[in-house]
Amino acid sequence: MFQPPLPPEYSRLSDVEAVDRIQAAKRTLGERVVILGHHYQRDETIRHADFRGDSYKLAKDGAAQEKAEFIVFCGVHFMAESADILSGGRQKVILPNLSAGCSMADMASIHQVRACWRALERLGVGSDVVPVTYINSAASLKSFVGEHGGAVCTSSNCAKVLKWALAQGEKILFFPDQHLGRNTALAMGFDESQMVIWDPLATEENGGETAERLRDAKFILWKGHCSVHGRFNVRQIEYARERYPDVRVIVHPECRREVVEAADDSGSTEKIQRVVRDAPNGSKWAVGTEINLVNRLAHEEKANDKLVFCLDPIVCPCSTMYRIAPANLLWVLESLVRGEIVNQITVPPDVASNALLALDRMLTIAG
Ligand code: CIZ
Ligand code: SF4
Repeated sequence: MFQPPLPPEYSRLSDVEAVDRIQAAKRTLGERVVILGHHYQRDETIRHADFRGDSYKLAKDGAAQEKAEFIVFCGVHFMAESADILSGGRQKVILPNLSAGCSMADMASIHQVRACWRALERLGVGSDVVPVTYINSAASLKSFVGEHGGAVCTSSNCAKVLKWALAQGEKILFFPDQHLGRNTALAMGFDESQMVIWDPLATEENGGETAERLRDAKFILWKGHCSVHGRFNVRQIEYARERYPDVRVIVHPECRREVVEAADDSGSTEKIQRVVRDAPNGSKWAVGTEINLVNRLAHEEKANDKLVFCLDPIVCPCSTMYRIAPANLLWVLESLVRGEIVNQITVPPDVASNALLALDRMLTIAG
C-alpha cells in the first residue's frame, strides 16, 4: 500500500525529538491505546511498545486489551490485518506506515492462489489438497484457506498444522514460503522427492510442473521466500565455526534447506530467543535471523557473558519493518489525541470470517 508523505512537521523530526512527544501522547491516550512491537522492529520504535512478540502473539495480546480502543501495530501489513481479524472489530487497528508490507507475503496473491487451485482441480486432485498458509500472508489468502478446509500456521506450530492437514487430505498446498514448508516437512521425515514447487510466475502451465509430478507430490510448495533470511548461507556457518569452534548456530526456518541443515538448531523468533536465553552463561551463539532481534539479544545476554552475533556480517534488516520510524508512530498517536484516526487497517467482514476460521483451526490444532 502507498503511504502519502507525513505532514512536514513530522517528516523533519529526528528520532530523538520524537521520543518525548510519543511518551506525552501515550500518557494522554492512556488505556485507550495499546502499542505492539514486532521482534524485528528497530530499537528507537520498539522501546515504546507495551507488548513485544511475534506476529501471532502480538495479535492475541492486542485483542486481549479490552479497554483499548486502538491497537497501534509496529510491524507489517499482514500482522495488522491478523490483529484486526482477532480483535473481531472491537478495536481499531492502526499501521503507522502503510507501505510497511512483507515482500514474502506479497509473493502470493489471491488471484494466483485461485489460479493454482483451478489448475489442481483440472488435474483431478483438487479434492485431495488441503491448503495451508503461513501467517505471513494477506487476509484474503487466510480466508481462502478457511473456506477450503485448511489452516494458518506460524513458524512455531508448522509441523503440528502439517500433520493435521495430512490427516484431512492426501496432499498439502503450502504458501507463500517454500522454505518453511520444505524444512518442516523434511524434519517430519518426508523426502524432498515428495515435494514440488509451484511457480506462480511460470510461463508454462501448471506452475512450471508436470501434471504427473503434481499428482504424485505430497507437498506442493509455493515459490516464495523471505529476502532477509535468503541472505544466510552455509559459508557463513563454516566461518563462524572456524572462528569460534564451540559456537552454537541457530537459524530461522525461513532460511534455505542447506542452511538449516548446517545449523545446530532452527526455530521461530520466540524459540530463538528462548534457546539463547536458557543457554549456559559464557556460551556463544551465531544467529540466522533479522538483525534487530539479534542485536537486542546480544546486548541483553552480554550481562550473562554470552556472545551472540548475526551470521551475516553485513547488516540484514527487514527493510519493510524499518519503515515504522518513530515519526510515523508519533504522527498516528498525535492524530488520535486530536480525535483523528489515520492508517486504520480493516479486513472486510466476509474475508475476516473465513480467515478467522483458518486462524481458529490453527489454535485448536496447536493450542
Ligand atoms: O510470525 C512472525 O512474527 C514471524 C514473521 C516470524 C517468527 O518466527 O516469529
Ligand atoms: Fe517478511 Fe522477511 Fe520481513 Fe519477515 S523478515 S516481515 S518474512 S520480509
